[in-house]
Amino acid sequence: MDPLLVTPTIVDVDLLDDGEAADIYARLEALRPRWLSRGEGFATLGVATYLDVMASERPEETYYARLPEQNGLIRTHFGDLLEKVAAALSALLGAPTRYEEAVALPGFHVFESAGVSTQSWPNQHFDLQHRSLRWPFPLASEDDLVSFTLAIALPRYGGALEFWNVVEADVARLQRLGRTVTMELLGNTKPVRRHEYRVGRMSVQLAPIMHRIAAVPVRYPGDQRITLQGHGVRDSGGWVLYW
Ligand SMILES: O=C(O)CCC(=O)C(=O)O
Repeated sequence: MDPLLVTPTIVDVDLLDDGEAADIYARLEALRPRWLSRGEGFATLGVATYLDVMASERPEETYYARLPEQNGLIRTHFGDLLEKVAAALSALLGAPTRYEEAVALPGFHVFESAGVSTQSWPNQHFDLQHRSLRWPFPLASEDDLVSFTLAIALPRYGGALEFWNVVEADVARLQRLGRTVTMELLGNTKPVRRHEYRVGRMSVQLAPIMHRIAAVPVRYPGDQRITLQGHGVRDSGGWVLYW
């Protein structure tokens, strides 16, 4: 489980072998009736702050009220995977990691058929959703933030993260200089880089850089893009992993 340094801000950890990833895939498939439909070819197992708080008119219903059921499913069926993720992140970050029932456990993004994007969608963003949640403890720092994505199944063409060496402070600095800055504009003017995923490998963003899901140039029949997605914040006891 040696971390491979790919860039200063994204680190890869090999977490599952092919058989283990196939087992997680099969368990998730068996839970298909419990997935939350998010649109054509897009579902999640688990609630997510960006979808169920930030993009929701009724976060009490869509996020907080669904936590017990969705967290329960994930804990029951993927408790061993969560333990592996927590142990790997603890080793990587050099501090204890834990989960909190007051917020969502890391969950699964499932994109299939038309949901496997062939365009630059969703848009680039920073993972700063911790600001939209009610935390049952004070956060230790606004600077200690991580995001992680573990590929379980990828389209035939592959899967990747597109990212830019741009952080939120860069946007604020340009705005202070009087520039009209949008993430779309930055995405079109700054060089975009690509971080390839591999099934069973967890890619960890060590800071909130501007990023988006990479589209595939061609979508093949049966393509699926399935990942375990989560983020981390710090409190005085260590890292809390959530979605
Ligand atoms: O699936 C990925 O590659 C990353 C997803 C992402 O950007 C996010 O959930 O914030």
